Amino acid sequence: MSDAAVHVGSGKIRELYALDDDRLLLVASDRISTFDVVLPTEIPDKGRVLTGLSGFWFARTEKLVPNHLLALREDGRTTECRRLEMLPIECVVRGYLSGSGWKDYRSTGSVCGHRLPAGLLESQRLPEPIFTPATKATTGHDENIDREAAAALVGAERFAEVEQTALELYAFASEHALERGIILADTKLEFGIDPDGALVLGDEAFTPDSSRFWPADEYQAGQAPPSYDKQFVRDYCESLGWDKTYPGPELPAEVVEGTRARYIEAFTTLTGIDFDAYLDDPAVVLG
Ligand code: Q0N
Repeated sequence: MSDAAVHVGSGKIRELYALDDDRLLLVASDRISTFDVVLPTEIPDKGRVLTGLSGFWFARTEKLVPNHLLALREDGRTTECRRLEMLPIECVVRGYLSGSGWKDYRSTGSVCGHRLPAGLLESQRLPEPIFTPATKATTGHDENIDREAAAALVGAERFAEVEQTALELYAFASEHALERGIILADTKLEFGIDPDGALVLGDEAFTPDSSRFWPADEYQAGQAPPSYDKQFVRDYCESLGWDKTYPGPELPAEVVEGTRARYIEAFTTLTGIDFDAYLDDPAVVLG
């Protein structure tokens, strides 16, 4: 990294640095969270897997919408990106009923103002994917909002553009993933505006940290499917009887290795690219 880069933000998993007025570095660590707690043990190469996957999706969706990616650095975990004015909403698309979508449906029959058919089961595929925006919580959980509340935050015209674009991106990525045996149950996208006023896809895209990945061969409506990437971690944590508050437990070597293998398997399955080829030259995912 350039030693002039100034740290401008951090999440639980990733760090953001300013390179200059127009460019940022987004650096993905190997940290992992479960039940909303970052664990003390890292998963080697997890940040590279997520950075490579995002780069892959950015390259393959740029005809749908421009994105912030400028380059992937040699370390495989750093994305150089355009600095945008980020929209103040999380752009969630759901193809299946899970997480807060399932909770909202159970209590109200609707998700973010989308009235859904009666009698749907947990994890069931929706008649069609829905756009379910949320506010960006600085602490705690994002809050689901309806289209009127989202339009009030970004403007009606921009809302319509973001909804349409997010649905198109989800349709593209979920079809690609399903053809390779992975259900992309839902995803969270973040958009920004460039200096010309154009809508641009930012953040990470269609990674296991921003989306629910489920193995298609184990899918069954009516039960919470295993997580493609984090199931070993969750099962181990559940076996300890940990109360899911900070601090989380250290992970044993076999859980780390099994989880690392799942991330790399997701990368290879979705991209068709050998992970060692990515480590040699991260730009292979952009081809
Ligand atoms: C930005 N976030 C939320 C790091 C990522 N291209 C951009 N331009 C301006 N701002 C941002 C981006 C991007 N991407 C995005 N914050 C600022 C995602 N953060 C969460 C913390 O970790």
